[in-house]
Amino acid sequence: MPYDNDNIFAMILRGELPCIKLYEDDHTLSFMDIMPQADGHALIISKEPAETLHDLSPEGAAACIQTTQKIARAIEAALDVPGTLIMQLNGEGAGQTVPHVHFHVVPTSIGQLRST
Ligand code: DGP
Repeated sequence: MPYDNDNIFAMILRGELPCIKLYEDDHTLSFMDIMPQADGHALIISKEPAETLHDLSPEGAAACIQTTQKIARAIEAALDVPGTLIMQLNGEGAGQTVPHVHFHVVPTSIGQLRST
């Protein structure tokens, strides 16, 4: 399927919609999730026009992982949580709702994970 230039994250990348920005570099942008699954839930998106992880270049995928590591470390330190859940959904069938590749970083604890 062709990339949808009017998806919400593409609009955020173009500055057409606001976001609470955490970090930005040449390849990625990170901001707070508008529907957090836990306090501190952050998103990392690629600046490439790619719908899923499979559509990303190897360089774009590596950049996303590097930014996800940075954000997860920062969230653990800032919120003093014991861990983070990293999620990445590909395709509507997997529950992806925004058709622009993104990673979720959700602060969590082993206790929370066991109870779900
Ligand atoms: P997914 O189900 O993996 O496609 O998750 C998409 C996430 O994007 C979901 O947790 C809610 C978040 N989201 C949707 N619209 C917006 C928005 O306009 N701004 C922000 N910051 N997050 C959004």
